[in-house]
Amino acid sequence: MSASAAPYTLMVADIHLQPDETHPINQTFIEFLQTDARHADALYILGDLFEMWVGDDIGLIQYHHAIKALKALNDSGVAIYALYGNRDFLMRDAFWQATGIQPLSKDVNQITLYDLPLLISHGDIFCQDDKGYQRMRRLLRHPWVQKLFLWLPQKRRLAIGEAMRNSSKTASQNKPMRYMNVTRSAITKFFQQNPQSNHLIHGHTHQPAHHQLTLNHQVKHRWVVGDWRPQAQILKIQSDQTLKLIAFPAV
Ligand SMILES: [Mn+2]
Repeated sequence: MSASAAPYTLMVADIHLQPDETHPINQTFIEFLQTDARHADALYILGDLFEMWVGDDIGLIQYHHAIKALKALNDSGVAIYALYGNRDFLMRDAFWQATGIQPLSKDVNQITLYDLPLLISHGDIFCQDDKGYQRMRRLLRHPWVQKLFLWLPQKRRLAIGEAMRNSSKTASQNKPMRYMNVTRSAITKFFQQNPQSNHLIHGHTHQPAHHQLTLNHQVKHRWVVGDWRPQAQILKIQSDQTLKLIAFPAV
């Protein structure tokens, strides 16, 4: 068997698909679903697949092409799992049914791939220097706040979503750089509380990298999956338990 035929699983994050279907990001993502992803055992989407999701009734229409491509991938036998991001946490049953994606609803999820235990997260939960963001996050994740929001008419939801998108853009331009990244203490504490795995995989910071730290004489790995601008940085986990960041399209 050639090396390329060895089974593998892919992880992506922060694609930020645009409501405009002709956007190059959407086209690249659909191409990815129809090529590299087809040969994977499974695809994990670590949040922020969509630029904004303000309800299944709107999103399933806005992102119609991507939804169809995700469903086709799932129908071809590739299992797809998705975590919520900070832009897309309002997907509900209609979305999971339309795509066949299986939701992983915790902030951090423990999975096992090829006998290797892994911890996966969107990653915003580790950006603890940004207290204002963490407060906002707790509010927006409250089930009642979400229920009330989804009861609003479509126009209102679109307007609120747009306003939040703009204010988050302005806010991130004015924030100190360290607010955009994870804190060392959050990561250290997390690994201490979760000794069952030596690998944490997340996105959100848009700074793809493989970080290592030694805790109690054990090497811990933090894999950051990148965004798709200009090129996708995807994590490939092979059946021999090796992990590596790869580009799509391949360079
Ligand atoms: Mn994010």
